[in-house]
Amino acid sequence: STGVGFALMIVVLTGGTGGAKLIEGLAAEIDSAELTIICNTGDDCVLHGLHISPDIDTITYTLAGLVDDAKGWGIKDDTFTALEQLGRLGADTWFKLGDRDLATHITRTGLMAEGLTLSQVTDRIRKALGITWRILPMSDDRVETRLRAGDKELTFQEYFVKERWQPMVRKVYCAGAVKSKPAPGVLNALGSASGIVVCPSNPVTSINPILAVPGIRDALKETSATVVGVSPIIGAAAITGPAHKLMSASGWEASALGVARAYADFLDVFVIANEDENLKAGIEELNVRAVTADIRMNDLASKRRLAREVLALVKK
Ligand code: GDP
Ligand code: FO1
Repeated sequence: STGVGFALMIVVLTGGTGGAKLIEGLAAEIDSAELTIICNTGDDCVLHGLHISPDIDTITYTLAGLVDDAKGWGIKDDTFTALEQLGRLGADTWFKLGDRDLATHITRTGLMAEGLTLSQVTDRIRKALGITWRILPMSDDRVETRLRAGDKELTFQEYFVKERWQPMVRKVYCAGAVKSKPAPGVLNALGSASGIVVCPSNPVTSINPILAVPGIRDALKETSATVVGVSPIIGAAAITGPAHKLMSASGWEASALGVARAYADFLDVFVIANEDENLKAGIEELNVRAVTADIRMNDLASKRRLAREVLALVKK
């Protein structure tokens, strides 16, 4: 708390694994009541009849101290007995669902079949796991990232996991976005935030789907909060995963400058890698303040250090 009667409220926009690193740092630096997390659901999929929300689960497991740190997703020390048996029964097993992780998807699917929304289910699961941070899906409506590669149309998980992000993508789009609504609490959180953080998440498949939900981008443009982004790109490549490939496929320059251009209409400050110092002038021409930092987060100390730098910028 700021101790002066004004509650600090930091709102973050995030995908899964990259965003989770910064969120772990932020969560260690500020009170849980001061942090609201808005999570991408464009990667969600249905497998074995179960509703899977990988990014929400990655953030939830990270904050609950349950995440498999080596992989950045799933539950640590999980076993895969159910998946093995599913395979024997003829199911596809390319998406590695652990036994404990499956309990989350069974719970989510069951509660949604009873009529609860994704927001309500997300809240129940995080409370059951003892988490006090507020986690909001970007929308309770189905918004699905789809990728066109050659003459094939892939869901995000088919592209990312099954095809190991090798197909040449020609187009990425968010199916269902136009008709979707922000989940309850999302616009309110953005409007009343004291600071907003755009995590170093994949700009095309994690942040863009959130921005595609009608009302969210406008709320970011209109908010009085300082909006600070952190780059997921160093030089011409993502730190992990296919962000650079998907940026090129979307007609963006694959660099921190390309990310800054995509966010320029709502971003106040962009934190880029020390190695990208040469991009500073180009970013500032977009009317976005550029700050260099060590943006690699390899351990808790580096997550907390970057979180502190971001908080210092956001509180100004
Ligand atoms: P996903 O939903 O699992 O793809 O997770 P995100 O979209 O949140 O994160 C993926 C992005 O995180 C990739 O584009 C990476 O380049 C970025 N990333 C991964 N590790 C780091 C890191 O240590 N620092 C920064 N700045 N970005 C990172
Ligand atoms: N990522 C993989 O690379 N291989 C997997 O088999 C896999 C399974 C999986 C199961 C549950 C879950 O919550 C996430 C899982 N992920 C897996 C990660 C997932 O593809 C990514 O976290 C994101 O969707 C990328 O944004």
